[in-house]
Amino acid sequence: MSKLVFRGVHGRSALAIFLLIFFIPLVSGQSLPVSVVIQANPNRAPAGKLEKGVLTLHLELRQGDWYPEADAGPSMKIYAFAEEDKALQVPGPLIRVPEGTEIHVTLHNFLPATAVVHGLHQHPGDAKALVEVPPQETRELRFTAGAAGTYQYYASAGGTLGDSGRPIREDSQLAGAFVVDPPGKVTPDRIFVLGIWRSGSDVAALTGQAQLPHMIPVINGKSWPYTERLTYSAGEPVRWRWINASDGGHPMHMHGSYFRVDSAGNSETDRVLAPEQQLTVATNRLLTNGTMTTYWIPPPGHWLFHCHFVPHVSPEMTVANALADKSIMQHTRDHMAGMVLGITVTGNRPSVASHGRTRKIRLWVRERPAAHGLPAGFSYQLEENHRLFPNDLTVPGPPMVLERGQPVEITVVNQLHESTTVHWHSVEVESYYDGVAGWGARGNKVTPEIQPGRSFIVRFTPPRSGTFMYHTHLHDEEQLSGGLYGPLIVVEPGTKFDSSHEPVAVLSRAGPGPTDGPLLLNGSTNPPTLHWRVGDRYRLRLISIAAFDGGSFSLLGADGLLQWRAIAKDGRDLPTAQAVMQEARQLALAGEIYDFEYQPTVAGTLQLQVSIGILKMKVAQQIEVQ
Ligand SMILES: [Cu+2]
Repeated sequence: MSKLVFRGVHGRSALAIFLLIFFIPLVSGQSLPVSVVIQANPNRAPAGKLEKGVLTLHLELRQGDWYPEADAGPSMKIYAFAEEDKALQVPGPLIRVPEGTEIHVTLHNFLPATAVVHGLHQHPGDAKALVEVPPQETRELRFTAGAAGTYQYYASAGGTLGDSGRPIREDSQLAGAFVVDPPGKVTPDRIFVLGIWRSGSDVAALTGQAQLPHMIPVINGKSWPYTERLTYSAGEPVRWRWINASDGGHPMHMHGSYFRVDSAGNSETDRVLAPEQQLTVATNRLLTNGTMTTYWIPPPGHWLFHCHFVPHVSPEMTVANALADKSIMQHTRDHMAGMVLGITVTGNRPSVASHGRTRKIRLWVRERPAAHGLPAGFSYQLEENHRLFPNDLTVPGPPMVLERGQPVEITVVNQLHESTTVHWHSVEVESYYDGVAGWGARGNKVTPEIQPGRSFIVRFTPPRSGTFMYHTHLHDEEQLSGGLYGPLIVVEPGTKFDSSHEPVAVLSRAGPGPTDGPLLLNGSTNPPTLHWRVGDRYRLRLISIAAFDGGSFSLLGADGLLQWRAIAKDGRDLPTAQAVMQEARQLALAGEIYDFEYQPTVAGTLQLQVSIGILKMKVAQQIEVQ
């Protein structure tokens, strides 16, 4: 009885609020929309009222003005969640309760379309369990929180759905974190929700049926450089929860160190990884609805944690551009935007054990004319002891082979007509040399852009052996898509890189833009045949650096997929429990690096394949085994 009364009163007052907020009746009889600011939600304070094991939460869905850049910057009208009588938030109000909590949620829909709400139920849950809330109506939900974990709730409200089935436009930011804590003391952590507003389908752009859509990729409702700046002390354990509430996947990349993934989920179920299953990586992909809990011991410096898909971190991805015609795209002064977090870690960097003389290498950055079926772009060349390598301008750049523990001094010489920087991907370098202009620093010296015709000396001592890469970290839309990437291989002291037994396979697109051109394996659509010997061991060094694609590597025999042994991820050796034989197929989004070992036991023909399933693109390299 009391519920009915409540609902009725709530409905009427809600309608009144709706009218008040959205329309001021004028004398002329016309209505004028009033600005309603949507606040960015840092996900620090749980919403609702938690009393005696019951969380009571009144959620509303309304329209407002979203400011993903500066608080006083450009805005766009979108739909968002709010707690009753509070500001709208992107991401939506944080639901965070201990295990065993009973949750009582009311949902009131002030939007003009029916809201279809996902995820407001006990977890593990069913992704198909939905609640529909027609305009101006209220729904009540009661359920128990369920298992500890990282989840989300989200809604669509009549907008365009993306390729994954999630909303992409005015209802794309109707999503919030839903965290269930284990009983007992809660270890402090931070919660980050990834979101994207998009003008169109990614897949349409990738398949060449449309231009790349305008996008506003955000972390907790803000786009770099307006995302929250984090500060930690070196060595202080950092715990994060990441929730992908966007239509599309994200390879999340840490600069300068590795982080551990302690749990992985899909927003309906969450899986705590046993210690031997925990992943220690520099890049971890979060597919749509994906979640992860990370543990990171931060090294001193100025670091970025960002999505490695170029269009999700491009300076072109601004509200101004999203609202404008493509032809009048504006460029920001900042060289990145979107899904980027800046992290300052205080403390002093311990020195790396080193031996031997300092190697001196020159890395030339050059413009490359169209040739060999590739559009014009850019190339790297190496020079050591007055010898240039290679003589041609190639894509990818030549393998740079360093030795663990041996100091190196790399002079980057910029021969482009624009600035550049070089990032040493997954290598634990000092942040000043990490390639992020205007952000990396050493004392009061800030990492510069390398101006045309100028050079910059990078110094580091590789602390571990493995497979890494070097690539541009400036004007990625052109420079990364245009070929400025190459393998970086660090060998153990006293050993040599043996290219005949350590094939490097770089997966990329030909460019010139991030979604342009055919799929390439080592810069070619028709790579030369490899010759292997029965009984020898081969270490495949697999690097994915397509600007906006997730590709797969596979090794096939006459009867299909072979088995290979996992060795390393992102240049870091796997623990014994993970260095196991497995089916020889590996998905690798941009920025991911994998090493596998294979030992042929019989003569015959094998194939190393790279493919992008969604685009039906494939390149195969023959391997003759004798
Ligand atoms: Cu992304």
